[in-house]
Amino acid sequence: MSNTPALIPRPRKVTYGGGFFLLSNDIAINAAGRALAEAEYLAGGLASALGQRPQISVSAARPSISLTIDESEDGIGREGYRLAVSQDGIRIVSTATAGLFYGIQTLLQLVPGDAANGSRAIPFCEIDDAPQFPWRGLMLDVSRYYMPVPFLIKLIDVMAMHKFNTLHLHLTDDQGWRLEIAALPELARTGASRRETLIGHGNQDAATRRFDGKPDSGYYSKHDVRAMVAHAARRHVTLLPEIEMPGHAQAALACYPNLSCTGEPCEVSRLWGVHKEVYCAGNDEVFTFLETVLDETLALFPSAIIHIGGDECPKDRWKACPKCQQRIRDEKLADEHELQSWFIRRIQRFLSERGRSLIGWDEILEGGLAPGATVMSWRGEEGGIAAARSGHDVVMAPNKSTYLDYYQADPASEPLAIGGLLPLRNVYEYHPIPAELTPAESKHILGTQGQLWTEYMPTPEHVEYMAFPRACALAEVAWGTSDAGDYDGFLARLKMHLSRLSALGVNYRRLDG
Ligand code: TNX
Repeated sequence: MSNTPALIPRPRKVTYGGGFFLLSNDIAINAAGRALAEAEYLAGGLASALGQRPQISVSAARPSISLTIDESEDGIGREGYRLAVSQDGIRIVSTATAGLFYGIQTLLQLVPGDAANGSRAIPFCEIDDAPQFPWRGLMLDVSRYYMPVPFLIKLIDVMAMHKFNTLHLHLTDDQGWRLEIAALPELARTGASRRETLIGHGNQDAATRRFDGKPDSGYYSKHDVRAMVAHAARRHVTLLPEIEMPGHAQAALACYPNLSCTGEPCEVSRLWGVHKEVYCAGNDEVFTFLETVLDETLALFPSAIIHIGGDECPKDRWKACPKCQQRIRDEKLADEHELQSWFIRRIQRFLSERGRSLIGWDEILEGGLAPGATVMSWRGEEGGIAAARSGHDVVMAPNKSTYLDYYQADPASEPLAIGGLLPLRNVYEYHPIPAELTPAESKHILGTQGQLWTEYMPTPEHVEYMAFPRACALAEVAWGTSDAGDYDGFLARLKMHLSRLSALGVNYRRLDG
């Protein structure tokens, strides 16, 4: 029997001793104070693994698993931990609950998969672990297809197992508005449904395109969001809401056409791609609308940082719009790019007055970046490099390495996807810090995340198929312990890890060969 269980993400330092600790049925968990919630989580995890729920006690009964918060523990930060397995039992120490939680995740991976059938040996070991990056995320596009709450809860659980800490929800776009806003009821009533969806590719050719005739609808009520935020917090995951502006706004404009430049009625879009209808930057009602939306969003999501989109905003309407042109003159702006930058700065001011900061896709660099804004670099790494050099924080999300909507293998043998090609290996070989950056500039790279744009993923099962196992590779990249030179070693661990995904009912893509 191998005494090196398959840990994903791999811890930064593991030393195995020569023996095994046997998890008995009467094992207790020792924890107190803030560690108690983590102990409950561990008890639940062991209950599924062992078929029996351990007792939680405050006294040091033996044998035991002890969970300790010790703020003087150095070199591991708030998300790191030290885990020791010896004949005396199991000990996990961290400076904070997040680190304990990650130590628990590692421990649960050390428990043999067939523990319920009697295989209870956990190898003696000492693990010293902490992430390199504070931002380890996935983005799920719930606008293009509504995704049910139980699926988001499941995704959060699977993410937590991989030590991801951020789930970015793309809540609004041309094809659907998914967040209930009490003061703007049309958004849920009209914006959350489209009557049908384009079949296949071929967006542009109006003569040949076909539609599926099937409505897509759904939105998250305040109750739904509160439940998801609370669940995510217990899993040490931050839910990052994205409200797209000034482009990708057609679902909102279908509800409130007065907010577009032309004021013409439009529908929640049945097509994919970039749409010309965008919020009018010259109309103050647009800002009243967006501030109302943001106020309610901030009240629901405690995230310190708020995503405002900012990508792919065509300037056609602004060029022809008297109000936008007037704004350009009034604000002494050079052109429509500066108008976009003015728009984002205005929203940033609003957010910062409420104690939140702003993140946007890398187009927010065009026309001058608002000070203090964080950039999500998606069109390659250039935007991220430029932003880091000018002292801005960056989340690396380059399409060529992190777009989990791209094909995983030869399109001929895969379900229809948006395009591109991103095999598992390329995800694993990605490194979030570009070689061009100096060590000081590199400090601005907060981490990385995988993108699940859902144009061609209509169901949760399909999202899982696209996400896993590539997200397993990205989890290790984000934790900072991937080794691009040892893809085979990763694959060997992944083969064992896949049974954990099966146990959770994840519809992952099978490995080739
Ligand atoms: C570009 S990435 C988009 C999305 C699409 C995606 C498809 C970004 C900021 N915008 O609207 O869904 O490509 O890969």
